[in-house]
Amino acid sequence: MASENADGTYSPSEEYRKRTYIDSYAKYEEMYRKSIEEPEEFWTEQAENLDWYSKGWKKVFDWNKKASTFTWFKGGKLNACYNCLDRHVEGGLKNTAALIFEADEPGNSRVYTYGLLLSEVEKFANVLKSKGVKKGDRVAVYLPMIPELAITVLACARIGAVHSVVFSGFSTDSLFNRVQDSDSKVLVTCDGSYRGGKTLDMKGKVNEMLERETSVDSVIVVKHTGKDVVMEDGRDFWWHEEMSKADLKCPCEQMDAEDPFFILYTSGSTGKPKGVLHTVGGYMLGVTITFKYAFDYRPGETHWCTADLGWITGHSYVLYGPLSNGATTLMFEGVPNYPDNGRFWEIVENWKVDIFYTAPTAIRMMRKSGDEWVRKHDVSSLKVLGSVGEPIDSSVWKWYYEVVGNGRCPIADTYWQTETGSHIILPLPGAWNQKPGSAMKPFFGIEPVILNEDKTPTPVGQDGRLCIKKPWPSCARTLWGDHEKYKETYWNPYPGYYFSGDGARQDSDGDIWITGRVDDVISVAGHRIGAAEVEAALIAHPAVSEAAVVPIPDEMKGEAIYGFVTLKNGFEDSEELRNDLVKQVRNEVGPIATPKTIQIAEELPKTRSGKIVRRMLRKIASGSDFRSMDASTLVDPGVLDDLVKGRR
Ligand code: 7RM
Repeated sequence: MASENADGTYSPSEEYRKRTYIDSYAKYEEMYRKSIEEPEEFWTEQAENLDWYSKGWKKVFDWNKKASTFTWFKGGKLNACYNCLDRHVEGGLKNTAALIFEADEPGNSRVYTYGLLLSEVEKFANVLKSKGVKKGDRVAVYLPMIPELAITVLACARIGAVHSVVFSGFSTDSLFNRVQDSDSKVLVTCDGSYRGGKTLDMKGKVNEMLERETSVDSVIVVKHTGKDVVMEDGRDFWWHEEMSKADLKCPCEQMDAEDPFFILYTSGSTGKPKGVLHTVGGYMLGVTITFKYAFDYRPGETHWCTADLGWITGHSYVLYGPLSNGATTLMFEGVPNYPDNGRFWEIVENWKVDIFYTAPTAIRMMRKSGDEWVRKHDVSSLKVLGSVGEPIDSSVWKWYYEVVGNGRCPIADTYWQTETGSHIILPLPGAWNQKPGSAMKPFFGIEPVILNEDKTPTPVGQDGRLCIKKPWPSCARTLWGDHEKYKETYWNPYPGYYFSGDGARQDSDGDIWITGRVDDVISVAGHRIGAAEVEAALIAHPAVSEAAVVPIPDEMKGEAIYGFVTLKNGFEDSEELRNDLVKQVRNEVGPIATPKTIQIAEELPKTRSGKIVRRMLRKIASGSDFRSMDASTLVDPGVLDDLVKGRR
């Protein structure tokens, strides 16, 4: 078992090095250099990872800085569905598992081979066509994590329709806004969904939405839970009835590399969600090669990314990345703690999962429930672990590494965003020693620059804003219907650079540490303190499960620190414990970061993708009116009331 080196890093084991594609820093550096110094050659070579109908691009990359527009491989023709399915069926994977579906209830699974998945996709593509869907039309998809969700988006890709997946946990209003903004004529949904043994309604929410005037003409409904639903004649159609009538063969549309591929809405710091638009060629190239290198995917391996397809992580690493590589991808409908806290590990054991990719929030939950749940299962099939969505605190990293990975599996702490399409900063798992908590090095073609607010480069070791010099292939091209906002948000704040909205610093080894969204910086007496740092100190305390730290106004210091903490099982709120936590932060971060207040809470407010909503905590902590806030993005808006009651 590989353990911590004297400098706090972790080396990949000899066994792991045999598996990895890039087995040394020198090899990475050589490829990275080429990607920056000779980008045309580099990306032309990388484009070989995809199958093209025509490589007829005149320029690999073309950038109009002023307009904030750019193209990659424009004039090249390809189809994403062909790259995910047909080429593998033709290449000998016809009877290999493409998609393993694991249902909410254990024991209910289904496996789609590449051959079967292709035939389902071809049929459904014909169903979409029969509803009038043509190349460029938008299709809204409101489905839980069931195979029909994968089939629907691949069918869209096949005929060149632009899919817009709306997370199934979103409310009627959120669905309405997204459907209207994208002007979708067809909506694919289902009767209901399962989550943790409960049945949730979906068609009822859709019907409620359709009571309003919308762009939707046809609704296709998957029968999943079998509950009674109200169907409207002429508008609503059952999936299974349409599929039984559909033609079996459907050719792929030859798409330009720069044709719109899909829209995915993401929330910014302001109210209205932004429709991030990706294009076919650059996005597919980005997810295909990052999947291969970030997880060292080897043919025959089973990959499980726990993200929902309603988020970019699901798009890129449940679906397009793995399938483009011919991998077996696992799709899970359920939750980590049903029927018990060992559910994830049971699935890993049953399907002998090789690559496991999840979010720190899930890892903290596993850690809280206790090591015995992992130990109950044989998880020795795991080869590499992944983390995404938030900075992973080093104590949580170590738990993941030691308890889940048993000291054998490197952790790919992949930093990226909806807008970046694919990983942009990550520790390549076999190429160098890993630093717990650091996303480390840029992926090929990515030139990170850390800037001060005044746009000068930030010195080593100091916090600044993470920007990227020049667009890369899978960078979002625009915001649907609002190119001005796209410019304003990403390209205008630091002219000539893409602005990520995240804070970061580079250490003396050149490794990058993401400190979180820049709005999470607290300024205490003129000192900039990353909320994440204080949180890391709190999480390192044995009693703490999760922590979120926000600024509150302070007469003397400008801002003071207010910490919300949830406890592990077996610990209780007490003055002594709270004092102890304050002491912990003083010791770990320094007296300057001493929290003014610690509030122990049952639950923190989280979005459905597991991100803690600090914006709301900030309002609660400072006693301002939190009721004016839009709580619809929260999993459980009820937690806000408890937090207000518990305010200190
Ligand atoms: C993939 C995804 C993007 C935001 C991003 C960061 C945070 C994501 C990491 C991370 C630290 C990571 N897309 N983030 N990954 N922070 N380390 N490895 O999550 O659009 O939903 O969110 O998530 O703040 O800006 S997203």
